[in-house]
Amino acid sequence: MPKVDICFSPELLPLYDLRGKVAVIVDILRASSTIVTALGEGVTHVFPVASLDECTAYGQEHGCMTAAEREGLPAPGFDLGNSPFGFLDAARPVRGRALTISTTNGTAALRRSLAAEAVVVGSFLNLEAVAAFARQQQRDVLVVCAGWKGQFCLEDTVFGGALAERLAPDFDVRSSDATLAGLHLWQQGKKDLSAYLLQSAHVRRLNSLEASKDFEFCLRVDAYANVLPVWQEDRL
Ligand code: 3SL
Repeated sequence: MPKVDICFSPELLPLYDLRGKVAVIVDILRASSTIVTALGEGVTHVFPVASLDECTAYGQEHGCMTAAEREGLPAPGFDLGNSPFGFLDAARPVRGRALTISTTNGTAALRRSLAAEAVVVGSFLNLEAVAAFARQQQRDVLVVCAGWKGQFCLEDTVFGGALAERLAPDFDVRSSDATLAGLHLWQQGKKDLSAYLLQSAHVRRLNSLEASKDFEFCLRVDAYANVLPVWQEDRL
């Protein structure tokens, strides 16, 4: 039976063997939610890159939209920051355009997980799409939490628990303590996810940046239930 495991931070990735596995990259606040929203709103492809220089170069070379965030704020010189609402602005239609994006933790976590057999981007917005992909693949799943600068983030691990709950009982969700912890946290928080995650450090950080509406948006379970960003060659 395939197994679900959770890597709490990209810094712990050297402890895991990604080969043959499905890696689910999760940065609920906000990179993975923003990427899912962009694709859900008609962006054709996403090129996630680790550094701002790569983002600028890729945008110039491919003539695509650029989005970048550092310290939670839009990085200067790019078309967009890391808010999902950037892709919902009728004044700046995104449908049919490609995007390159660089964020502090989320896109870097993805770039560090490319040894996996399959790499997908997960969020509450597309939870069912990720679960359906895992069921179809029938491989071990590793949820790679982007965290914050190497540290644990509550919301990413809660997502890991939500995914494990969807995959049980066809997947083994009991043999990893990390997954058990994710399940416990999800079960604690799922009745009122917003109230539960309000305690988290990243929500406090976003609130101080006046990005609290992003937080509520990112918690809409299955709002983009058919959107599955899958890594293929150099893009999602
Ligand atoms: O670190 C990241 O990848 C970002 O998602 C962080 S923030 O939500 O834009 O602050």
